[in-house]
Amino acid sequence: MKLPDFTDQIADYLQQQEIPDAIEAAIILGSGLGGFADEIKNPQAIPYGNIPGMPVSSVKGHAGELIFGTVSGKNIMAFSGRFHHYEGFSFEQAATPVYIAKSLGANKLIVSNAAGGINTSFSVGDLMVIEGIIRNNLAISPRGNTKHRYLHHQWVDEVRQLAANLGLVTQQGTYIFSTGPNYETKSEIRAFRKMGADAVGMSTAPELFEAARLELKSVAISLISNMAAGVTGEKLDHDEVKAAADSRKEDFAKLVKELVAKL
Ligand code: 6GU
Repeated sequence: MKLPDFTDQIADYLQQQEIPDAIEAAIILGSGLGGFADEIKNPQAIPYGNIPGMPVSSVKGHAGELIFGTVSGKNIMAFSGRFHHYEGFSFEQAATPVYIAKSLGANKLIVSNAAGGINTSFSVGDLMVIEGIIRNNLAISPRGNTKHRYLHHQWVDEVRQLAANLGLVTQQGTYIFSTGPNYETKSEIRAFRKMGADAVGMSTAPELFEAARLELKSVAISLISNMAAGVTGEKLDHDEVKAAADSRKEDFAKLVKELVAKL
């Protein structure tokens, strides 16, 4: 299956490093969820900046790194730091972690993000298992349409069951992709709710689109870090996102470890 040319250079470099040869799962860590890296045993971190061909983040100090290691006894790779379209990356560049995962033979993908809650029954700090995506102007790839499902519905149920077994209550819903960089207006959020969206964010859709095309089995989880515009009377602020992520990071880590172990 065709990967963008820039992927070859990245994969070649990574193959030259001493990385495990059978990688079971790739994990993309969302905003505020990078602390999951501490859960990785025998971590081998490679800064994105060291990887030839890797897109370079414009935001200094947030360059990110790719970490190889084990979680629940299985070889995984985790991307701490992703490529958002609103930072100036193409949708294809935004899907870079997926191409790398595919070229290194991982066939499972766990994607996470921080998202704004649209569903009025959600609360800040909720974990939402994504069951559907509204792409909202996402024009990713000249490589054709995917014939494959974005998310395996069976997995959504399984993920929620595994979470429940750990004593974690989860939500389930549709994620709508917003190009950003600005947060939405109240009117947009009202419209998104009518379209059937439960949460909104600026990532994840490019990655899931390409993961489906490349036939990776994907699970995606949103941490509701704040409610979207107009849902409560409160203003959106970045510190809130961080505080919500901090308050759920242990539960998030427990859940991801369980998913790596059991899926
Ligand atoms: Cl309210 N909107 C978008 N686009 N992304 C978000 C968000 C809202 N909250 C967290 N991430």
